[in-house]
Amino acid sequence: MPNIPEDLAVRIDRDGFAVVPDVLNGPEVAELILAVDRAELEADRRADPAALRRGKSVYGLRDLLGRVPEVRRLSVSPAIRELVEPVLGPGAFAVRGLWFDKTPGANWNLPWHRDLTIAARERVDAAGFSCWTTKAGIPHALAPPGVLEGMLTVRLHLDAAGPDNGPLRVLPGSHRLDGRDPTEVAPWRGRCRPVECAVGAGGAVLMRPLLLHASNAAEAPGHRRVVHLEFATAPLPGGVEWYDRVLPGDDARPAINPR
Ligand SMILES: O=C(O)CCC(=O)C(=O)O
Repeated sequence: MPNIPEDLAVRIDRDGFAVVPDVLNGPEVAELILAVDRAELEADRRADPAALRRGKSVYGLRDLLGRVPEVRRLSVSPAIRELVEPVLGPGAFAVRGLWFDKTPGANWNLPWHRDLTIAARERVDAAGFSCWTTKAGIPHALAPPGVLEGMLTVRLHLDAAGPDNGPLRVLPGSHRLDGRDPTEVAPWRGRCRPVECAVGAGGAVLMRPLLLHASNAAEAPGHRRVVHLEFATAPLPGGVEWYDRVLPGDDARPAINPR
């Protein structure tokens, strides 16, 4: 049973993140690894654009909710709802799933950034949405800060993450924009001390997408597998629609884009 802090919502509000150990047990982690590995291999074989590549190596996958039924079920499972509902309330739904790994063949790093992009059903030129692109056939856009402020990301770790394998680093409190430009990074570097999110296999890091985060390449690359799930509570403004929207009870329905 995960030891969910009683003040989870307070911590997310104050720091923009929280680490929760033991969300999934060993067999649950093993089942997810098998399911995602299968989907990743299949995407690689078919040269599917959902596969994230570095050279010849695949290190991630988009549209995880649509491609991996086990992840769709996970997104509505009690273990995940117990993390999401204290922060977003009972009406929260999953909107996007991604998979990341760091391997010897794809040992990547990311500079400090915020997650500003959402996936939509189709492009709508609505106020506040910008830089429309298509990733793996799915329209994506930069979303208005008001939308991102209402979201929560749950990063489920399928391997332990620590100093050796390029764990997530965060700047506590940097999710509070207070009207500032979300692409602004430099002033925050001096204002907040980075925290490394060490977490065991089966644990989760919860974070607001607006929290500044980064990660270094692994010093000892092996695996550092993460299922990244994003949740929201409200429809998008301006006639834009979430690409996916998974609520408890929805997981048995086929995904929008089943493969
Ligand atoms: O998994 C990581 O280390 C970072 C991933 C990331 O920055 C992101 O999801 O935007």
